[in-house]
Amino acid sequence: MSDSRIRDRIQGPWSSLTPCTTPSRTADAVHGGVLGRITFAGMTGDPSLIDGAPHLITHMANASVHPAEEIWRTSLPVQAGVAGHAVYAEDGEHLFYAVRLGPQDAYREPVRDLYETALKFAWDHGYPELIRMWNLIGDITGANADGLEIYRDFCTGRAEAFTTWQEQFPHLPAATGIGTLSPGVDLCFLAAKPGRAVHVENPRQTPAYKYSSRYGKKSPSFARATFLRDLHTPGKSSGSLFVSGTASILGDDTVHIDDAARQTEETLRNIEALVSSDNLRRHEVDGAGFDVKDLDQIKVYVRDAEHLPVVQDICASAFPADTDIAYFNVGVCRPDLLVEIEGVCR
Ligand code: 3EB
Repeated sequence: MSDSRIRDRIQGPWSSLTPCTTPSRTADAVHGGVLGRITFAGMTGDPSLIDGAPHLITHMANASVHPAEEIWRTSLPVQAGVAGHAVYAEDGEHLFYAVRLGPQDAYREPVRDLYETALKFAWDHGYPELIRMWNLIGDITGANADGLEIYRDFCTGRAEAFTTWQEQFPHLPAATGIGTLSPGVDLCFLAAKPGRAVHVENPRQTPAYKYSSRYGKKSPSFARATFLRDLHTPGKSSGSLFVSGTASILGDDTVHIDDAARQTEETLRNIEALVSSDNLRRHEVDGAGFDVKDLDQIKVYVRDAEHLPVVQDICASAFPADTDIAYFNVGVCRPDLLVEIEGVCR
């Protein structure tokens, strides 16, 4: 993968989970550890430890986009390991965990087990604050063996796991639920020690866990964003805002059906409202506030390859030239959603 763009997501001191705008891999290799590496590749693979770090390979690259890589770094010493089928690394402040569930006839029960095992692991290891989860789902709007949409099937198992663990994990974190190009589910997440996270909703959107049942028997379990306060800063205002996968949804309705350009613009307006100082103040994140231009480490998911050029044009004008953006050509969790965008503000 010689044309793979290396995406350094994190620099030291990583305690703030800040991304690396000017990567300095040599320095990081000497002073810090890698908590996790995610390769968006032309094939799938089982998670493993590579050079002592968790590595997840998810099938998200095809002929229309470049492979990409995301590396979560820390300045603190890292301990990595294998737990059953999962791999993980922790630095005393943060936990990264990754696991793959192979193709299933039905996803509800195995997803519930996968999630319960993951939540138990985070709890037992002392990381009860979920920060950011990625649910990467093959054939996301396709049907399982019983004819049920795979995303809805997935949502039921995930919701049941969160219900079982709601005393330990009362707050849902920022997340992404998006398609991949191979059947099965890749799950990875970041969690932290308690007391640093605030979960944020969007005034333009119904909280996902309150979606109408017409989108599935069990609502999706996630928040629109999670603010992670920096370590070792006296004020509450400095930190990173992890923005969930965001789409052209107002209330709980998809808007601008069949119009990729308008969906992209609506998505950017949703992000603008979400990250604004007004909205963060409403969630008692005082002193912080962002503009859509502050979004970085961006992933843009486009369902149909033919829409890539128009979506890329709109994003190129919306974000500064040095913004880190990767595009993927994968399914989105509703058949009428053409675009989804996520990133981190800091
Ligand atoms: C939406 O707003 C679009 O199921 O974890 C975005 C982020 C979406 C996370 C998830 C789904 C998820 O409903 C889809």
